[in-house]
Amino acid sequence: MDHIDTKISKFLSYVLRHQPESIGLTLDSEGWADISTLIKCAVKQGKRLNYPMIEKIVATNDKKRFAISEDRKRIRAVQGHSAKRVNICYQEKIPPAVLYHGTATRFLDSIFKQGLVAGNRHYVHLSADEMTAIKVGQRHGKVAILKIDVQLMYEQGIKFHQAENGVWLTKAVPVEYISMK
Ligand code: HQG
Repeated sequence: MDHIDTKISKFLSYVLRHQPESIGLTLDSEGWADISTLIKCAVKQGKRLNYPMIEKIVATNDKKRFAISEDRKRIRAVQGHSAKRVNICYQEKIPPAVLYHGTATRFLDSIFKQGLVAGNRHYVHLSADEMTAIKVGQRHGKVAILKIDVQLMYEQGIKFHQAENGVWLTKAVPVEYISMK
């Protein structure tokens, strides 16, 4: 992604996951926004945005963060939301036996006390491969990789979901399922 695409992707992440009201946009409970309204709201704020630019971002985004509806009229972020009105009905899915979570070493004390919590977002994000977890953790500082005993969690009845872009989601991870990688 070039610099402009990254800027647009960050803007879309912000309004489609966190603060749609900052540009006067409304998301439905599944996180969908009307694309023509999104463009109008963005242009009003002085942003350059049009349908082909949005289509390009959706198609080329490195993490496949966004999806366009079948009728091509709506767009949503596929995961990562904090917006209160959004409550995406993710399908339940049988998870792999182990998943990883990348975090920063300064959070470890708290994590080993409280478990992993979703914080502002709606879910804790887990990944199937360690490389992804390392990248996620590095965003926060000196990286620490946690290994999650997902098989045991699943056997205890804890639900898992997978977003369209492959990110695994669960509401929280209690301490007993977490170990250092
Ligand atoms: C930590 C990016 C203290 C948690 C990524 C994380 C991901 C605790 C931070 C997606 C804690 C929250 C999400 C506890 C959790 N005490 N700290 N009890 N429980 N934490 O950004 O998972 O590029 O909300 O370890 O790739 O880092 O935006 O979550 O370090 O998929 O598309 O609290 O965001 O995707 O940070 O990242 P975040 P995350 P995008």
